[in-house]
Amino acid sequence: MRFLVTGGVGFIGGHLVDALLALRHDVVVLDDRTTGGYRPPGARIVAGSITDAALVARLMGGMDGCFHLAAISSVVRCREEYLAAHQVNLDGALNVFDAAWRAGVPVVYASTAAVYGDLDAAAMDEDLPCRPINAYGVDKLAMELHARVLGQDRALRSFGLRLFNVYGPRQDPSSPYSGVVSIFMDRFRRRAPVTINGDGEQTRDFVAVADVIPVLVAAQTRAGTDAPVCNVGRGRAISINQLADAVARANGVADAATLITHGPPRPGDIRRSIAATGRLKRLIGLVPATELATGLAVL
Ligand code: UD2
Repeated sequence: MRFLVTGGVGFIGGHLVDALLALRHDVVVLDDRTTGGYRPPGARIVAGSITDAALVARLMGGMDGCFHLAAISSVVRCREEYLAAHQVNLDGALNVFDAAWRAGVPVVYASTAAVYGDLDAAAMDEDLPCRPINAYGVDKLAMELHARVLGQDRALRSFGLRLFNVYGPRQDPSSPYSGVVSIFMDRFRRRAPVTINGDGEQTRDFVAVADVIPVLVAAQTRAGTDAPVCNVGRGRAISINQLADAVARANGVADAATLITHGPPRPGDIRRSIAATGRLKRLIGLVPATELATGLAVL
């Protein structure tokens, strides 16, 4: 089969493309970051942006499916570059959806746990109301709503995955926008200072990229005009303080406390994040299970 993967040079995209190629599919990647990152060998890589509607439409023709992962996925960067991030995260997504319904191509797309905002609930359940507290979550929630409307109006087939905190090999630690696992791993490995934002008691549901890829692939055959969305997390949460301890241990750091300082809380930071996994189990039949220590050991 032929798949278009937007954001296929990115962290999750690169792993997805490798998996699709291993399954003997043909893959075309659309990504605007085509140097420096991982270039999945065997895929056709097109340098360009999802904000280029004509390019997206051209590439969509003849595809059997699309995985839409391209986004500005940093909560901080979306706050700092509000309009530019919106143009990618929502306008760009609409270009993908528009091209997909015109070409009759099903789309599996990355949504986010950030759609929930701060919920006072034991776990983030898809039936709970979404009240995002940052721009990234707002655009992703709007994207889900458009997928639903386009499903009803134009028979777009879609499946949205609300990704929790994905980590794994090749996640780039070099930018201030990088995921916390990659940053902590890099710092503890080098015995360099680690900053925890706020008191470190905020929690996250960390999910290994190796567990996320099979979910993305399986969702492709389940995309429908009813535009399902579901969480992709483990259903377990740990605090950032506990994460720091675990990453220090994984790197044999005995005196972690001497490397750690606490900075101010980060604006837009969600306090508690943990996935309810019932719907994922029901719709996809797979729930991420890799223990954090096991996932850290392969970084
Ligand atoms: C992650 C995803 C985002 C979205 C969201 C859903 C990444 C990079 N971003 O955002 O795309 O899906 O989850 O809720 O995976 N922190 C520190 N020190 C550091 C870096 C981070 O204390 O050096 C804290 C940060 O303040 C936050 C937590 O670690 O409380 C996780 O931060 P993150 O940037 O890895 O991910 P998050 O949850 O903002």
